[in-house]
Amino acid sequence: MEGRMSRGLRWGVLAAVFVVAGLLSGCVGGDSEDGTSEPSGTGGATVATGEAANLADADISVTLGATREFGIELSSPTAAAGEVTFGVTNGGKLPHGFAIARHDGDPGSLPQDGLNVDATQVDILADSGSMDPGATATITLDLEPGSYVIFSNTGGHYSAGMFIGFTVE
Ligand SMILES: [Cu+2]
Repeated sequence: MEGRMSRGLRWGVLAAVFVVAGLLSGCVGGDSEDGTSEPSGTGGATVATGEAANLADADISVTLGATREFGIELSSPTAAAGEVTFGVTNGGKLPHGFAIARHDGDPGSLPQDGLNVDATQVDILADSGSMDPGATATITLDLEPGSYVIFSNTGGHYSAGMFIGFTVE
């Protein structure tokens, strides 16, 4: 009886680990697949990649890695509060990603864990995952007025300066 209980408990723990692993891989995956993800993060973001990403829908155009490999350019540094769609193009030679977090002050001062933004301390509202050179994505989320940081969440890119401030009015 006791053995059966602990075996059941072990399977339960194992199942929980698989669920967590699935969620984690879902957050960073989808780099080359076409499709639309389930809402992720507290912003309830919708991320569309590949053919599902229609850049014509974008309110803000975001170019990654174009004039500077670890740089980000925005068509506008501000947007009106409410639903905002970012149309993202990786114009660089390396894989890059689009991530956004609410943050007051210096956009370079997000807490880091080693070379990366510390996701245990930063509420990342949306993350495109890694995008190959030339890849496109649209990210739609509801934004409240305030200061935000848009950054590349690809390994080490934030610490290399791949971020830019963004204001919602
Ligand atoms: Cu990057």
